Amino acid sequence: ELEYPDQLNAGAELVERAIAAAGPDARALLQADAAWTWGQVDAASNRMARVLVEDMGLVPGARVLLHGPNCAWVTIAWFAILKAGGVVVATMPMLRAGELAVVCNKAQVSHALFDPALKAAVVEAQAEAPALTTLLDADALRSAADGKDAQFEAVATAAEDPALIAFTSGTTGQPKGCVHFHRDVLAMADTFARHIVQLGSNDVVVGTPPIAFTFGLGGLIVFPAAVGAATAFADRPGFDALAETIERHHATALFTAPTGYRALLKLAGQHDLSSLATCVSAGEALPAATSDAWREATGVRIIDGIGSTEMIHIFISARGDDIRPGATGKAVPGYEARIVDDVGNPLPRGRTGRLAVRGPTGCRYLDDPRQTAYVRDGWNLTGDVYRLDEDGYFWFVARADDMIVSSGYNIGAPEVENALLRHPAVAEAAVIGAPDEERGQIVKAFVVLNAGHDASDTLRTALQDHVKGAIAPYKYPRALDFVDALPKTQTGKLQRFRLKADA
Ligand code: 3UK
Repeated sequence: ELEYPDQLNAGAELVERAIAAAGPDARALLQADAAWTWGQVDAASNRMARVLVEDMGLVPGARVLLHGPNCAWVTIAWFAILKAGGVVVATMPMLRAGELAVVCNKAQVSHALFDPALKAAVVEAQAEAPALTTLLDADALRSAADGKDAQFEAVATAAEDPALIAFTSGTTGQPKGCVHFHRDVLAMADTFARHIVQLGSNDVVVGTPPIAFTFGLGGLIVFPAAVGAATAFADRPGFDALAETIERHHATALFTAPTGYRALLKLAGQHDLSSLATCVSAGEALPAATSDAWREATGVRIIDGIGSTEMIHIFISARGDDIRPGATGKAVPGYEARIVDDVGNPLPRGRTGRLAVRGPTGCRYLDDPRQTAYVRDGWNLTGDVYRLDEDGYFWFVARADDMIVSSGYNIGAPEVENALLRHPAVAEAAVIGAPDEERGQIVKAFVVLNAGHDASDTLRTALQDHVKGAIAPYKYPRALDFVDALPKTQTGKLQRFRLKADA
């Protein structure tokens, strides 16, 4: 059981923890052109909190859009908004005006802080978002903050006041806003980070997930702050920049999705990645092929963990030397997980069913009737199909909507993808159920080839035979297309629904 005081401000508490652990002069944020210590982050976020309260009229509970790439000012502003009693609504820099307006209206955003380069989209969104009254770009924010006192008494928020609203990617409809309290923010540091990741004040963290995605928020802001570690930001998106940042700052801890690990493996020859000691993967299942290849190249075992926007962060994961490649792992201390049937009754070990989880964090949709489908009797139903083995490891089968039923057989798309990935010609693979008159659905694969391999009928047959040899033959892809790239979200997730729509 995690115990927090009734009065708790996660922004202030995290910066205090950082300074208590590492001291005010310890490195906090590293960027190509600048660096901040934890003492400087404290002072800078106090100044920004003063701008929010004194110049922008922020009142406790107001929702603040935070719109920019992963970087130092966004991180400092994240602490500042919480200290000022505001609720952070962070969005990915890629969002267009229409998408921003949906988020602003759903979350009733009143204030916005944004990168100057993204101003046009915010101004355009404002025209459709009547509650959004007060805008300030990062340059103006910085000059206003320069004139402020560096002391600020953080607003005395309650542990159960909202701290942030995170939006799901909306792959199955309108994005859902997930409300998380101040204590939820600390809970992710006090469960997965403390027991599994175990960062220390000498760690330098890097990663690709946007801070607007709670995977990135945890890995790049909350976990390092909780122990006084440092975060290094790349100066541009992309895996080349990530590899450069690892090398330049001797990063020790990495947070990225499986795609990120595969991309880095290709760059390992040109960049020194040997400083990495802690590697966390989430967003989608980590294929054993990827984790084996990474271990061979770097000597490090990737910690795979399943998390969600609804649960704020990772609740089942591998840990230390207790890793079963291919399985996600065991419930993170503080969480319980089980496999249930369609009406919520627990299933015996070995049976495949729906994943249910409960713990110190959990789904609270912002004004959305889908809440009742997600939480049943205190258990969160994540929408994933899982299996629990005899030794207590949880195995991912598929997202419930990615199960393929072909001639009465249930086939999980990831299992077929993982088999394909084990073939040396395959760089990326996606599998869906394509409509078929005779079988209902057939397994259809989309394959991106590694350099040096060319698409051909011979290779298609070779890949089909390879799958038949690796897993039960009825699961092999009867249809197989060679493609140049797969549709992915900004968070590194495969968008199978797009491939299904085309099929
Ligand atoms: C899938 C995984 C298998 C799974 C997230 C870590 O991904 C995150 O949040 P989202 O709300 O999506 C949640 C869904 O993604 N998934 C995530 N990780 C894994 N499937 N193995 C995994 N390791 O379907 C889950 O229901 O975008 C991940 C931390 C915070 C997050 N928000």
